[in-house]
Amino acid sequence: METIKNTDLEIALLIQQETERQKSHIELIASENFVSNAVLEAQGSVMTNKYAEGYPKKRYYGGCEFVDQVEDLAKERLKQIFNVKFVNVQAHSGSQANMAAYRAILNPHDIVMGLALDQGGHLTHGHPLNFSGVDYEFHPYYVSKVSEAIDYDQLQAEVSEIKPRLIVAGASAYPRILDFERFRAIADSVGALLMVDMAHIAGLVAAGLHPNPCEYADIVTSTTHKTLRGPRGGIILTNNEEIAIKVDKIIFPGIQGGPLMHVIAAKAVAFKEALEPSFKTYQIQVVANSKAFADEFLRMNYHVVSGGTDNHLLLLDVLSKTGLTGKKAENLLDKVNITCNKNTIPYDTQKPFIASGVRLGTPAMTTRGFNENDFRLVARLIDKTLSNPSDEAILTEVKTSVKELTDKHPLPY
Ligand code: DSN
Repeated sequence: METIKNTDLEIALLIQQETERQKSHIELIASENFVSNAVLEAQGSVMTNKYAEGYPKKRYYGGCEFVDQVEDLAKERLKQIFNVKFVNVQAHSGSQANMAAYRAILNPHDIVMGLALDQGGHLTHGHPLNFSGVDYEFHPYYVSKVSEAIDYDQLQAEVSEIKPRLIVAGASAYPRILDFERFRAIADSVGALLMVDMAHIAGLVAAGLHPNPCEYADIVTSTTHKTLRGPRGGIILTNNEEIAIKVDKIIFPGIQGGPLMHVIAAKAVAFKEALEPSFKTYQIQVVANSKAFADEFLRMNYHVVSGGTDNHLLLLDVLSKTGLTGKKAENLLDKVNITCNKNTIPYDTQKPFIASGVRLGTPAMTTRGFNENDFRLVARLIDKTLSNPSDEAILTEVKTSVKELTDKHPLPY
């Protein structure tokens, strides 16, 4: 930061302010995390200067002897984490990874099924304004109105009727274990392919706390920055050599140019961390915290979607308990230094930009050392805030409690 301060004070101050914001807020966005200083260092390294179009030992530029080793290490570590044969670590993002995966196994306008976005899916799983919804004929599947979880019998019936070429499993706001074995059986029943986007749960899978999709799916994609706690980026994994060869060609030269070697170096560092025993301990705490968090809201008579959680996040219906929309709740919580995002709940009556709920995740604050008691307290602070939206004295009291908690668990930046 010292150098930036001397050359570009405006940006230096903004980075400093963002650092302070991260330190002083309780971060509950389920897709965010805090990387280690080692990951930060690798991402901020001279690896960013290097062009390396192509793959290790098959580059279009000279001087790639060290970046080749970096990429090979990242790949070997990733294969080890997920016990999978082929990986691509060059995807710049989860969206790029999904685009490459679709192009590797689909033809334009093929029929695909993915979880509806407003029920926990993702933009790249067929939203009409996203490339996925433009390039392919997506049909959404929905969660059960009763259990608010995927009803696999219902999915089987829909798949039998629609006969998709591909089923996409994976979500950005789904609190339950995904039954990949059942997804595979449903796909096989109509000769469909199965793709899993494990972006949200990759860290849990790495730690053995969620079934490994690589055992069941034709192709698996992920981001590296959520529960996996690496730099912002994408990865693609498969046990099928033919698919792997296609994926590599589609990533480069198909949809990307030079790989981000500094990000790949940071991915390699994060993958090494994910192979450490302490990573499993961390993920066990992520899930324990999530369950304690959900239980505290249930105790206070909130509707927690699907009645709880099996993973790193929960969906809280704020409208039914407090009369506040998700949007209002998000803004109010921001005022007391608690960061989360509004989120639709299944069969929501509100538009996505308003929403009836908020999505709350435990990965980031678990990295900072929060335990179950801390999360129970955060649940009560959220309730206090949402139950007293105009009481400035109470909001100030909550903000003070937030400060005590964040001071107790500092960030090492
Ligand atoms: N935007 C991410 C999330 O918050 O879940 C998914 O890409």
